[in-house]
Amino acid sequence: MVSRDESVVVLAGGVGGSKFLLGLSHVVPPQQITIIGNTGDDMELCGLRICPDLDTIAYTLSGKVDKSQGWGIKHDTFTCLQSLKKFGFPGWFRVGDKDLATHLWRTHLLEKGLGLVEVTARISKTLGIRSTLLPMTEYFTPTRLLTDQGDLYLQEYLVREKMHPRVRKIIYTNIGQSSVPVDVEKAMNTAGMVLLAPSNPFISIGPILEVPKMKSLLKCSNRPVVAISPVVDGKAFKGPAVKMLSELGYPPSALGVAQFLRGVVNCFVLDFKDRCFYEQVKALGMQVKVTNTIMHSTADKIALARSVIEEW
Ligand code: FO1
Repeated sequence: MVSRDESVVVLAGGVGGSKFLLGLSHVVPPQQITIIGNTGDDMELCGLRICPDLDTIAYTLSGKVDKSQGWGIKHDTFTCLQSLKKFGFPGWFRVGDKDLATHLWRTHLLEKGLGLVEVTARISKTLGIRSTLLPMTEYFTPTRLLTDQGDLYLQEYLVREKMHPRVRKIIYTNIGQSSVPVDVEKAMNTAGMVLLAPSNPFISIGPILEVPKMKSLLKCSNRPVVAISPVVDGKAFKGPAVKMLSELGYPPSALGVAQFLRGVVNCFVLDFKDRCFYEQVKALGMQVKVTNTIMHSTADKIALARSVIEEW
């Protein structure tokens, strides 16, 4: 268990990661939590830099998120998008008016020469977030999917093509030229525990792990590095994790997630419904905890975070 003054680092994607973080912030003082957010699903739209996962985390932790979708801002309007569509702008990526302000401000600050770490810190402060939210890198490293229907950027695959194409390969564009921000390195070097939130292994956690030096920072001491499976009973709460597991040659289950993370984490959390994988995951060299990982209510989120923190 992390001691009173030790920090917890969480690698997280969007919706699933945010739900877990909400629970964790009831168990660990938010000031002791550093979140390393995926930016592989970032995109540029009308010249604006959009960071969906960073924004989903920030909106969730600040209570602004549209809970029915899991992303975007609640009660947002789409007036700007409607006007853009009249000019012929393809409106498949639905950016709300309030959300747009975040993208405008982020792009403005980036164009002034600030880095994404500083910009994210300023946005988080304005939203009142007490944890530290860091992008995995300052660089633009959009994830590309090679599919049976051509090469697609992640949001094209997720939103425009509704995850139908068959994925053959994932390319973390520009990742080799990127680097870990100094603040990420510091957080990793001092954390008592590192958690991989229940996020898609390939498109949320995968890009973070591929930033040069990230995997060696994860391994820098014998502290717990714990992954919570985003797949339960062969189903993901949201998104294409199970479909991708099978298309990329892994078992379409929590076991497949554990196989993907072999050598990266030393602890793995399975849901009760997947207790049948206990021995197989253990054989991958991980300590295994079996608990309820399905997060419907706030109480579920808190209970999951507590059982992870108290176990290791
Ligand atoms: N998801 C959708 O399914 N449809 C959308 O139109 C959409 C717009 C959008 C705008 C801003 C934002 O921050 C997220 C948005 N998302 C949308 C969610 C996003 O595609 C995914 O949740 C993440 O990229 C995956 O983690």
